[in-house]
Amino acid sequence: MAITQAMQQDIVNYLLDAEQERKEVLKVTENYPELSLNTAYDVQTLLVRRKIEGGTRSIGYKLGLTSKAKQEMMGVYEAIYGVLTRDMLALEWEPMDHKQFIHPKAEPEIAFFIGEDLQGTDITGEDVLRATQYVAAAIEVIDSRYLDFKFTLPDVVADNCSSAKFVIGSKMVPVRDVELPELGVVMTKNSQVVTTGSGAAVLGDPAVSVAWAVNKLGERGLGLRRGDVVLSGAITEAIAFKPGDTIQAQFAHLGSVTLSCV
Ligand code: OOG
Repeated sequence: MAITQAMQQDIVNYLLDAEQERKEVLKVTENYPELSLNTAYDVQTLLVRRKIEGGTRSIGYKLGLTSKAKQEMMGVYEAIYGVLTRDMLALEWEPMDHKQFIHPKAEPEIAFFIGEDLQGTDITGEDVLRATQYVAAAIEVIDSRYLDFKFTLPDVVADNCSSAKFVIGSKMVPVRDVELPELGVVMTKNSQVVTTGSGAAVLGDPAVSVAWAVNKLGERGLGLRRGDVVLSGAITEAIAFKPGDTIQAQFAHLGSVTLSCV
């Protein structure tokens, strides 16, 4: 059975309801086992369009499942991308209200600030570095709408790759000043180290990860625009947090970024 436009809209409603009501739902493929990865990206586009109609705007992209560790943890073997919208951007000093989430987790990421348009299907990490103005430390908050974060690749893509919020550190560093694969990060929760990693965890090089997304977008006639922000993918496993927790990602060269949950 093909997934019709009406079914795609039903899936969008199902996922938006789950987000608004903060309830975990069964994965979409329970009801639509034939949902393909390509159609899942169509659903994601419709879902983001609905959010934009609600008053936000698209400001860039995020990569997901870019590390071997994460792929193994989730039992999937391909990276994915989602859309970042303005309402997802949270300020570092602003306490993050846990009540807005279902079961949030934090991941350390490197944010790329794009200085020139970049589109194509043959883009390399070097092209990405040329088009990038700055990089900065970031924490992404993911909050899958699915029960226990259990999903297949089409499920998570339809759900805009579990996107919820992100926080960017205040230090903007010219991309040529750092060796991204070697960049180390230490994640703490309430001042205790919970995990560590380095940029190389992201497809060997975060710039390569961004290039992968540009090429995938290129297949759909899309690309990055000057002013976009791109989160290049989690460097470590995701860390669950609760009200009262403070999560900090301390990066070499990029400084630190903090998330305080209330
Ligand atoms: C999917 C999104 C993961 C990343 O950077 O790997 C992600 C999930 O685990 O819910 O954003």
